Amino acid sequence: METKHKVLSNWVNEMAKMCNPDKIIWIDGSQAQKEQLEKEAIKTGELTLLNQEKLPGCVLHRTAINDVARTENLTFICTTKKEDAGPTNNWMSPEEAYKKAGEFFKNAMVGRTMYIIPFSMGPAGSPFSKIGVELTDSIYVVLNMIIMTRVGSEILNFLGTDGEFTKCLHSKADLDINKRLILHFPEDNTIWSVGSGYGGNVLLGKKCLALRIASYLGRKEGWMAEHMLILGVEKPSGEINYIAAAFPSACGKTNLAMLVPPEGLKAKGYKVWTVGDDIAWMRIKEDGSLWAINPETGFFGVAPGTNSKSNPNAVATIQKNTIYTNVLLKKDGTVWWEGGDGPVPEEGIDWMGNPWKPGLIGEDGKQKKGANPNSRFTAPVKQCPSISPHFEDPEGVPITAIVFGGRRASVAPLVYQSFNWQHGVFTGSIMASEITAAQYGAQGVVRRDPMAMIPFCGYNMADYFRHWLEMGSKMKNPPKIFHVNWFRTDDNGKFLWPGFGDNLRVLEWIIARSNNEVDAIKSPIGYIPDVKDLDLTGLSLDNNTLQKLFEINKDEWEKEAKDIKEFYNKFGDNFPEELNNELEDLIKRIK
Ligand code: GTP
Ligand code: SPV
Ligand code: MN
Repeated sequence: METKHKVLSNWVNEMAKMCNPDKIIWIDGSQAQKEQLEKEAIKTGELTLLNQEKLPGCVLHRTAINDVARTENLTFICTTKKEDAGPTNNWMSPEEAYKKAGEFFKNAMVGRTMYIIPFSMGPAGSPFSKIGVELTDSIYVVLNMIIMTRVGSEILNFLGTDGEFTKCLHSKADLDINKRLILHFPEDNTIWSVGSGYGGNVLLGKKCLALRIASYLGRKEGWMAEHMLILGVEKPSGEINYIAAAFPSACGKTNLAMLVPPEGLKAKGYKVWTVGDDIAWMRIKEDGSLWAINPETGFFGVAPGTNSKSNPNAVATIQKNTIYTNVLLKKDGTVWWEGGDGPVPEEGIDWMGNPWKPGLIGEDGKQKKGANPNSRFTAPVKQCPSISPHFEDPEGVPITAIVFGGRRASVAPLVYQSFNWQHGVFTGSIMASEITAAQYGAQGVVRRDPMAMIPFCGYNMADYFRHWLEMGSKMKNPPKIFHVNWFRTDDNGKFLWPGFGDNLRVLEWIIARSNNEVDAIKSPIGYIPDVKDLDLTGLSLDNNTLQKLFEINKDEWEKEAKDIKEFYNKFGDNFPEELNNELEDLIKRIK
C-alpha cells in the first residue's frame, strides 16, 4: 500500500528515519491482515488466546505493571505560549518537547515493525469527522484501534492527495516510566506518545485526538468535543430524547449509556438506546439545535463491577471479538474480575501474570486482586444489544439534556437542574469527583474536574468555559443542564442510591423537566425534584434515605464555595466574569 499524499509520505519517512524500524506495514483494515497480526502477537506472547469455544475471537493482554492507567503527570499540552495551555494543564514548549521526546523515539523501533494506521473519528464524510494516522510499534495498539476507530485503506482514499489529518506517533520504546511522555501539539495537529502501552496513553484517536486536539479544534471551528456518553431514552409513546452526560473516568458513563430499565419502568414501556459511552462531538445545526455523534466505534470499558446484573448489555457485548486487558485468566481459558459474573475462581493467573487464589495478601497487607482495578475490555460498539439505529448517522442525534456528574460521598444531591444555560455552565465548571483507578494519583481524593475535562482539555480552561457560554448564546433552544450524583453514601460508607438501571428514574425526571412537563422545587443550588414526581415503584427507600439523598448542607456548600473560589482564582484575569458572578450569587443563596 502506498499513498499519493505528499505530506503524509514525507512525515512517515521522517518518523521512520528517527525511530528506525526494521519494517513498515500499512494497515488496510482487512480481516486477513488482522488475523495475521493476532497470530503473530500470540506467538510472541504479547497476546494470549482465550477459550475460543466460550469466547470466540477473544484475546488477553497484560500491560507492564507500572503502566496500567493514564499518567496525567506525564501528559503535556505543547503550545508556543504557556498561557494557551492554561493553569490546569502541564505545559512544555514545542521545541523542548520535540527535543526531549525525540531522544526517546530515536532508534526506539530497531528490531520492530512500524505499523501505519489511517483512521477516521466519526463516519468518513460526516461534517463532524476528523482523520488521523497513527504510527506505532505495538500490535496491541493496532488491534485496539481497529475496534475503536474506522481503520483502513478507504480512509487514505478519503484523505486524497492533500486532506488534513492528525499526525499521531507512538512507540512503546522500553516502557520506562522515566522516559514516558504523552505530548500534544495542537498548533501542529500532532501527538507524540512514548514509553507506554496503556489505553488512553497510546490509542491516540481516543483521549489525545478526540478530546485534547478536538477540543482545541472545536473552539477554533465553533463546535464541542466532550468527555460524554450519549444515550436515547425511548418513551412509551415512541418519542426518543437524547441525553449527553459527562462523568469523570470510572464514574459510570459506560454503565449509564447501556442502562436496562428496572421492572417498574420497563412495564411502562421505556427503552434505552446506546449511542456512545465516552466521547461526544457536538455541533449546532442551522435551526439552532445541538446535535451529537460518538466518534468512536468501540468501547474501552472498565471491567471490575461489570456483571449480568449491573450491566447486562456490556456483558452481552464482550462475549466475542473482545480484547481483555489486565483481567484474571481462569484455568478454563476464560476471564474474571472483581465484581464479575460467577463465583470467585479458586485459582487463576492474575493481571501481573502470577498464580492467584482468593485471600492472598500483597506486600501492602491488603488482599491481592485478580484483575487490576482499571482492567478493561475493548469491544465493537456494533455488538451491543442496545446500540442505537442512529449510531452511524453522519448528522448525529439531537440533544435534549446535558448532565454533569461526579463521584461524591457527600455535598452533591442525587439530582438538580440548573436555572438556565449560563448557570448550567457554572454547574459544570464546579464539578468535583473522587480520583479513581483510571488515572495514577491518590485514590478517593476529591479534586475539581470541570465538565469531567480536567485531564482532557487541550487548551486554557478559562477559554473553554467562555466557549461553552458562547455556544449557548448561539443555540435557539439550548439543552437543559443537570447535575447528578449516584455515589452519595450514608454514615457507614454505603451508597444511598441503588444506581445502575435505577438511574432511569432520575433520567425520567430530567426529560420531563426538559420538556416542561413537571414542576420542581427551587433550592439554593438549582431546581430539585419534589419526591412525589420521581417514580420510585419497586424501590424500598425510607424517608431518611430520601432526605439524605437530597440534602443540601449549608456548611458543606460554604466550604465548597471557598474551594471553588480558590480554583477559579488560578485562572487570573482571563476568567469569564459571568462565572464569578454565578459563584457570588450561589454564596448569597446559601446564606
Ligand atoms: P471511563 O471508561 O474510565 O471513562 O469510565 P466510565 O465513566 O465509563 O465508568 P463505568 O461506567 O465503567 O463505571 C465505573 C465503575 O463505577 C464501575 O465499577 C461500575 O460498576 C461503577 N458504577 C457505574 N454506575 C454506577 C452507579 O450508578 N452506582 C454505583 N454505585 N456504581 C456505579
Ligand atoms: C478514561 O480514563 O476516561 C477512559 C479510559 O475512558 S482511557 O482510554 O484510558 O482514557
Ligand atoms: Mn473516559
